[in-house]
Amino acid sequence: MTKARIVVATRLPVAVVERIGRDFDAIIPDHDLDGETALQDVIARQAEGLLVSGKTKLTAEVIGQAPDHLKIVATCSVGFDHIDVAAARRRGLVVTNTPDVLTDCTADMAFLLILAASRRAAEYEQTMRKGWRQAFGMGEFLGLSVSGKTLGILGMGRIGQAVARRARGFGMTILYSNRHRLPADLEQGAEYCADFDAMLPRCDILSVHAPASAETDGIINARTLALLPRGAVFVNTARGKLVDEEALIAALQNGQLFAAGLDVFRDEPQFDLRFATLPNVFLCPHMGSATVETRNAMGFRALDNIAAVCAGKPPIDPLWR
Ligand code: 8YV
Repeated sequence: MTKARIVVATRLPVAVVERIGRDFDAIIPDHDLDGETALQDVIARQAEGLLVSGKTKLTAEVIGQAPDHLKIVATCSVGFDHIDVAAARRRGLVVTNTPDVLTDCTADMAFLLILAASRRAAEYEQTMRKGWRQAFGMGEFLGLSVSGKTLGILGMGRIGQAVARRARGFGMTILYSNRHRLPADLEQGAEYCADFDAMLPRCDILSVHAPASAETDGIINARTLALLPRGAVFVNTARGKLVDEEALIAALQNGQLFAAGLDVFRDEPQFDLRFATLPNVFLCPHMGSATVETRNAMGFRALDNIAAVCAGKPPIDPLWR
């Protein structure tokens, strides 16, 4: 049987590359391709499938050049804000993502950030690496407790719900803001707040899990940050675009926020270096799904989608049906 010809636009884990070698006709890149280059390769190689990650932007202009032999764009991510989905749909392309397989991993990262920001992990680490020699007094260098606090979750999809499950283990009260209220079996005791603004004053910690969209762009801004109680903690494992970073930096500087934990930024990897100068921020370079197990599973899931479509079968994770 001939192998499906695909273009791989992103660097992948070894196990995923091995499977591509076995099951597909593809060239493995040693760097991430931009959208334009990826599309040119699709045309040159007469590929049926294109595998990307969040780092390859597929604009309407790029997608408009898609040849008829291209059937599927599979992104190795749950988020798809890097793809002009409306243009892909108009072009008749199948677009798939990789939900489920990264839910727990990303929720673990959100909890890592909640704990690290609240408990001043970055500053403690710095202190040790500088060769701690001076004992701290009982009232010095204190963080904030996480157990028993109220956690607000913006976006109660799969990842938001997985964060809530973890928070229950910490005896936290869970509030959530979402486009729709969840059924009781998924709520598991979390309180639905129809009004995001009304939820904010009740949150000791706010963790965002909504996709980047016109609706959520800058939803965390000077006004909404001011609605949090003074000294709250903010955590973002979703997308930088949800945040007005000027306002976030100001809130971290003036004490409106006690601390923040950030895995994502408006401009990646060129993140605003002022964050790196703030002691009360715990920073990660967009690593929410970055475990061996999860990145392998994401790659395999993207390949499963491509294999299905190239074999004339329905995709597993289509963005629309
Ligand atoms: C990936 C992500 O790190 O799934 C997503 O939406 O942002 C991440 O899991 C990303 O796709 C790698 O570029």
